[in-house]
Amino acid sequence: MTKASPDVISRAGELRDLITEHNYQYYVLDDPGVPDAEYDRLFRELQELEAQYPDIVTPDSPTRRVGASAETTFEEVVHRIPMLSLDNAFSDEELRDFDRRVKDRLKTTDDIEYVCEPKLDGLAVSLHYESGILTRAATRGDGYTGEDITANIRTIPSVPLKLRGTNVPELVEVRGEVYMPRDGFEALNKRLADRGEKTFVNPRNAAAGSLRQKKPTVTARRPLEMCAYSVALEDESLLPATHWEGLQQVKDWGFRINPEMRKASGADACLQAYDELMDKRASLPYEIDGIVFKVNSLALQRQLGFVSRAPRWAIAQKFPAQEELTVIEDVEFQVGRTGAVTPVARLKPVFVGGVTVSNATLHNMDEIRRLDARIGDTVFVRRAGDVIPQVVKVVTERRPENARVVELPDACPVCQSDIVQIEGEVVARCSGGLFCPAQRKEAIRHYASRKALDIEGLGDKWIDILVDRELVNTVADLYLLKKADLTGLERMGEKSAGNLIDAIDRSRNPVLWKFIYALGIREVGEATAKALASHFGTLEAISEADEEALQSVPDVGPIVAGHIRSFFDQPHNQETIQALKAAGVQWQSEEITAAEKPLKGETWVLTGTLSDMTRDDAKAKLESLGAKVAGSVSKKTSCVVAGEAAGSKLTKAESLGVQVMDEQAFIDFLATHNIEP
Ligand code: I6G
Repeated sequence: MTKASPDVISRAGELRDLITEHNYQYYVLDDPGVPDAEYDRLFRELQELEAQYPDIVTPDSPTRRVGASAETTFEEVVHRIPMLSLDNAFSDEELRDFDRRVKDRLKTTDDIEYVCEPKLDGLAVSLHYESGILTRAATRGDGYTGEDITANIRTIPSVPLKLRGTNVPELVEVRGEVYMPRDGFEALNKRLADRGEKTFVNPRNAAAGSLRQKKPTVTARRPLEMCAYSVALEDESLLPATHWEGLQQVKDWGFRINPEMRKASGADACLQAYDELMDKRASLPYEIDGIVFKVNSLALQRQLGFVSRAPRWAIAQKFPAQEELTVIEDVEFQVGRTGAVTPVARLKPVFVGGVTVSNATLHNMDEIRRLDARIGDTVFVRRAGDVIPQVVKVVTERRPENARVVELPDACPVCQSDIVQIEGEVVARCSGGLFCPAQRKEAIRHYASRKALDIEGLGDKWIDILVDRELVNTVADLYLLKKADLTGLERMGEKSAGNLIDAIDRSRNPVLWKFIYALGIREVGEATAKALASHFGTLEAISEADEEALQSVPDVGPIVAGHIRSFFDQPHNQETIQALKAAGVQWQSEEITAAEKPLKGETWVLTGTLSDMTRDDAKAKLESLGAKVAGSVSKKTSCVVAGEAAGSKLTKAESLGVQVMDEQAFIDFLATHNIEP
């Protein structure tokens, strides 16, 4: 084996430091320092050097996160300091009791300062570092003995293999939570479901399952993260005075700590922190099941000590559970706008995720088969964040004898047309088209929705009444409604009837893309509707285009082209479009729209500082006039708007003879198009 030269050894060291730093910026700070391609080049260079000179490999090398032959041993590990559990508070009163106990023990009436930290829904782990190098990672286990999971923990990119900074102690133990962020969990479950494999019930389960893998190569493919929540030092005199400072130290060593963490003095402030975190719960990228309050002063923590297995200086106040058990009482089938027939579980009402849930989607028949869900089954229902409730698991042990298998009906439950399932598609559909009142209602709902023609006041309740009374069969009928048709209906006063008629009236002249979107063609969302409108210019051109012509539009592939063609080939859709025209609906073709977009086809550049508006405002104004706003000047630039201290872009524009406007000229120009600064 050739020996590595000093240059090679030094380059390898430099690469390790660079890659470790980039990992830290990417996984801990969420702020990439270099583009992925640059990172990949550095990583490959280090891999090649280490392959050529194996004796230069170090255990903390970023290439060694997944050891080539390492297996997680799960050997028993005795915790040097027991990993205790936390007491729980299930109400504000219990939190106030805790605070009172703390104050009584400390014989004080002063407010106590607490650190408030989200309680991540994951698994507690203990990580040991010797001379700054990760030497052992263990699960909590029973608090006294855990399992060695070092090889698996090493694969988690936010766990430092080597501590950063200069004041790294000889021996330190960092504890924290390993968890799976929501998006990673959803992607993992989708991958498993697509392969017909068993999915995980929740992110905590997925994190536990991933850490329990024998092969670290499997764990490495799971999107796990780690967040530190405490530090223990062999030499306690090295600890700072507070828990807060301890966590700042842990952060400086290269760990992720929770950005939502804050201090609060007294029980009222803690309860406020609880409420605020609860409000944020659904929007956090990971799941939390509560908030932990810890006395900040380590001296006071020592004074308070422990009772049985829990510290007296900390408590977890729990949030409402996101999973509960309930029973599927029935399964009904709902029909959507495109005829998709979706099974919905009618549940014994259960309080979950902060609300009472009595329905949960079962998605499709494949999902019912995968879950093996039957009517009468006891199931796990999960409602996390704003996501609609889901049945995530069946407790087969509790299945009653008379549990019924769910069958896809042959006929639509609303219009009795045949239900068809095209081979290869998971979704079953009602073949009734707009004959089906359910599809009609959904089509009208979509047409009137905010992103489509935005008919204010035409909500579900009115759509149900109008369709059920056969006052409206298609969207075109909306324009034939008279105030007198509405005033007779229950709870419809003169005023609201008038408002609804006015709102319908105001929707008569939509821009073309909104009208296309409003038609509700399968898989034609806003972006595709815009692309179709600007490519073809008129509805007639779109409705006459063959699939090949449709596919020349960006983002329109064979499937979407097929949906567009079959929409316009259906006589009832053509009839509805003609009826809309006859009722006075006149969508604007792109040429008409173009008249309102005098800068269409032009490219403008903004440079320097504008004093009367932000860059984003200026950009939005230019785009509303049809211009494209670019970042650099070329011969093709139509005009440069130069604010204060404009630099090289202005010089370049002048040298190329491109038109330049100062801010005042730009404001005057906008005014000629009735746009205020
Ligand atoms: O299980 C835990 C989760 C989060 C904890 C914990 C924590 O702090 C944010 N803190 C302690 C002290 C313990 N368990 C024992």
